[in-house]
Amino acid sequence: MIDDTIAAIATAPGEAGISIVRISGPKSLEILDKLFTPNRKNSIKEYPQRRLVYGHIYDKNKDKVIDEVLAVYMKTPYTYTKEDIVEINCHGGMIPVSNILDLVFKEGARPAEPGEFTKRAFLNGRIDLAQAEAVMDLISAKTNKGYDIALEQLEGSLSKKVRGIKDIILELIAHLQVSIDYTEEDIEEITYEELLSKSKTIKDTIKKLLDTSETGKIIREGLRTVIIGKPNVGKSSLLNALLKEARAIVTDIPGTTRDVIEEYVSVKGVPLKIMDTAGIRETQDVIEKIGVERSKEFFNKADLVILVLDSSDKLTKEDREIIKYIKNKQAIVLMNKIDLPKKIEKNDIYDLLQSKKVIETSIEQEIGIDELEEEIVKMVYGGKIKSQENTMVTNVRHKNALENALKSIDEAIGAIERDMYFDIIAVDLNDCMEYLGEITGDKINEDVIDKIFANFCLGK
Ligand SMILES: Nc1nc2c(ncn2[C@@H]2O[C@H](COP(=O)(O)OP(=O)(O)OP(=O)(O)O)[C@@H](O)[C@H]2O)c(=O)[nH]1
Ligand SMILES: [Mg+2]
Repeated sequence: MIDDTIAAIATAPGEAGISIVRISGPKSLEILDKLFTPNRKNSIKEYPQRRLVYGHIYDKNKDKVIDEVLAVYMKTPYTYTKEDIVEINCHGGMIPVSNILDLVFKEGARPAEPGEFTKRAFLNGRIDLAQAEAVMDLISAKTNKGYDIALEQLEGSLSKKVRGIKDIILELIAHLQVSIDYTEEDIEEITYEELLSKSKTIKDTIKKLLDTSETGKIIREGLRTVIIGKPNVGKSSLLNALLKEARAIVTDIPGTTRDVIEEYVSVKGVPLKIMDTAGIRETQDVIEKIGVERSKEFFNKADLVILVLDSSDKLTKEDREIIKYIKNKQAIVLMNKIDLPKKIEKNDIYDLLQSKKVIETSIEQEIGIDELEEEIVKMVYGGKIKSQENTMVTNVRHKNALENALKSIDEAIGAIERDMYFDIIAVDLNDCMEYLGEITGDKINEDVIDKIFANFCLGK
């Protein structure tokens, strides 16, 4: 049982229309009552719960107005944390909100840790761990797609699937147990065939979930994409075209971009963390040299490389160097400036590029951008997952648990195929179930829980 009361600012720091101080725990109402005077009645306690009440926050001796506010008391258990909750809407800005928070602390609340409100929702059994994690994903979603997936996870779509698998395993274990415990009696034993077919169903379901994890991770975290090419080919123009705004400086002077520019852009729902780099060339200019070095560094860490070539210019030594670079990378090649007379034919570069996808573009005339975007989406979904799918494994922790569960069910299947004793099979099935339980947090150690919530923002 949690018996202390926590408080934090639930809104983002800085100037704003309003800010919210949030309190959760058994002392919430008492604290509000001491600080808050409603305009029409004497005490917040004279109002029904969940009523937003207008009034003033006073300091302890009731001789100084701190702020004009709207306050609400929400009674346990139908609240975010399942505890008593108070929210005070005050004027935005750091001064009123931190003054009120200080008073709340003086009345006996303690500062909440990051994610502690959501952690309490989990510990008090309102949501499971996968749902709690979805809360953070909702807040940090970078595209509508990422948001949709997080929302479904919050609603329990992933948890439901995982629980579905666990139910089948549980039933199998129960059958095995009966057969083990009552060997003498005349009960119908579960057959190896039945065990095998059910275990294979379990394996398939786990595998299908795992198949979504690569795409899921990208949708949650973004595809690290680096635009490279020699100077003046149109790299910054491409960044601007994808962003639909003039973010990077574009000029006809080679070497315009000196450093790496990083932006998030949504390509048909796929978030790209896109980096425009300094054109790669041999250079004597010190600043540009550093830029080129940094380009190479980012290039090494990229999930996807977009190489831009200038089709109105002959293929140079620099181009050939860079093409060699991308050999072992997931890459798309743009032959840009096709509005100008062509100096390179696609055929000239096919041999050099092996099987890389080549797209002809004129970024200036907005030709080929759509094809590029479609190619990126195709790469991310890999043909395996439908883009309408909203139950995806987006979280590495969940992925690891599923991988372990898969190993255990494989071991169980091996044991069944070798007609092993029932208790050996039951051990593997049990392992599988425990790994799945890590996702929803049925049985999980405190350190892991602390680590998960430590990544949350304050006041959530
Ligand atoms: N004709 C034509 N010009 C283009 C096209 N795309 C970009 N340009 C022009 O090419 C020049 C260089 O474009 P940038 O986007 O600055 O090229 P960059 O690769 O970022 O260059 P650096 O930062 O110097 O490495 C600019 O004058 C652009 O207007 C295109 O499709 N057709
Ligand atoms: Mg540039």
